[in-house]
Amino acid sequence: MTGKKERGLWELYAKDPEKADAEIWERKPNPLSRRGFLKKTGLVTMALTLGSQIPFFRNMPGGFIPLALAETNDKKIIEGKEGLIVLNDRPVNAEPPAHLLDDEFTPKEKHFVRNNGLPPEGKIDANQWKFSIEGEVHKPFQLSLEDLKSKFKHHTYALQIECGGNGRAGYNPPAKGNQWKFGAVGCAKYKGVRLGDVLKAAELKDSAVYTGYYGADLHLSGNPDKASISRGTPITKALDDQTLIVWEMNGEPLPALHGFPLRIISPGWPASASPKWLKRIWVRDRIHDGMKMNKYRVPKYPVKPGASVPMEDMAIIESMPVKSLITNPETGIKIKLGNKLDIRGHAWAGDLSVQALHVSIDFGQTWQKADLKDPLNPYAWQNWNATLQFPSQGYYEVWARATDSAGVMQPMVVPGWNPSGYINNAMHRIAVTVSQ
Ligand SMILES: Nc1nc2c(c(=O)[nH]1)N[C@H]1C(S)=C(S)[C@@H](COP(=O)(O)O)O[C@H]1N2
Ligand SMILES: [Mo]
Repeated sequence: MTGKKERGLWELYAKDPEKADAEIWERKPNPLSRRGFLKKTGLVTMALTLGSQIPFFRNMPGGFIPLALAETNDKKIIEGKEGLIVLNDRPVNAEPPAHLLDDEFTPKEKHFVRNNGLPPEGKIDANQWKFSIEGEVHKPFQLSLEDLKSKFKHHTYALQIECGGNGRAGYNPPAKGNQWKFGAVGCAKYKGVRLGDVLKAAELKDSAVYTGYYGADLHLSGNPDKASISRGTPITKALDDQTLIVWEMNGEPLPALHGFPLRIISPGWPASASPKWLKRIWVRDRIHDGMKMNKYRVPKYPVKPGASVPMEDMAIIESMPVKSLITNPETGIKIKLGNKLDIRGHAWAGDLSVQALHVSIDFGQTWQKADLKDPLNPYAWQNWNATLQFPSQGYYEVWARATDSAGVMQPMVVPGWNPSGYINNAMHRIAVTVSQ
């Protein structure tokens, strides 16, 4: 799918209604007819949303968003993911609002979904599933799920993954792609084996420097020769104790949307390096050059918002930056003056851990230290809580700011603008109204 189609209708219309119109509607050569036929892409969305076409669409004024389409985000529901905000349904992309991420570990119903292509269809027989290891190894082999389970030691860890584009909606000028707000992150418990153990069994050659992962999902075009996405990591990350090939999420087989029957989790890195429906691990003697390896990059130096940056000045994103969420209460809460307010959330920091979490109720002038728990294991997010007291009635914003183990803090404003809108780790905030 092209970037254009992934952009929300709202965004397209807000930026340039005329252009949005032109992209969605096929204009008739006759200048008096304001509206042409819906283009194919528009038709797909329309049919999915309305189940039918709009009889009088020719009469609709230019720049007008059909209400049913405009409300798409609020109305669409993915089965088993009720309450999540659907950013796109082809491919499926949905995120929970922050307050739905309140659980200590993220249940499957509330874990965001990001698909780049068309997931494998129909019922998958896990007993028949195989994946291969090839490339810069002395002993390439294929493994069935059973082989994997019986030949290697099992490990269970709570692991945090976050889409590199989480927070993209905060950038201006806006970047193409899903307009994730805060919810494209989750921390579930995964069971599997260490990818490193499997790579060692295949005997890595000295030339092995990077991995290239392939899943069974199809490219959006349906072309079987094109991968939907194929990313990897330096071998060092693949050999990390918490980089796993997993078959269980929260004690159950992986859900279909999250890669049943097998996926790799590369925790703390852009989740694009955590392939679902795993079919092939290609060990490379160079930086992997698979589909979308050129995406998920940020400029090597700060750039002016809106700048175009040459590819050679863009670096691949590795560990994700320090970040946190306020998951309870939900923004908009009203309380009585004199009552204390308990707040809580999570914090995480890519390959690092979080050393402190502070909250502010006065737009950052003063900070109060929250109670921050240790992670259950490396790469698990950390839970925190604090009790707040408000000095008077009025409208407050509660801000949360995490500091990682290297002393780096979250910014309040969006961090350095980058062309594709990645790694926005600006602080999360909630509104609190205090009344007499
Ligand atoms: N096979 C496959 N793996 C994939 C993707 C995909 O489209 N196909 N999307 C990646 C991206 S960009 C993200 S953010 C995560 C999302 O994982 P989730 O859907 O389990 O939350 O999966 C990654 N793994
Ligand atoms: Mo992603």
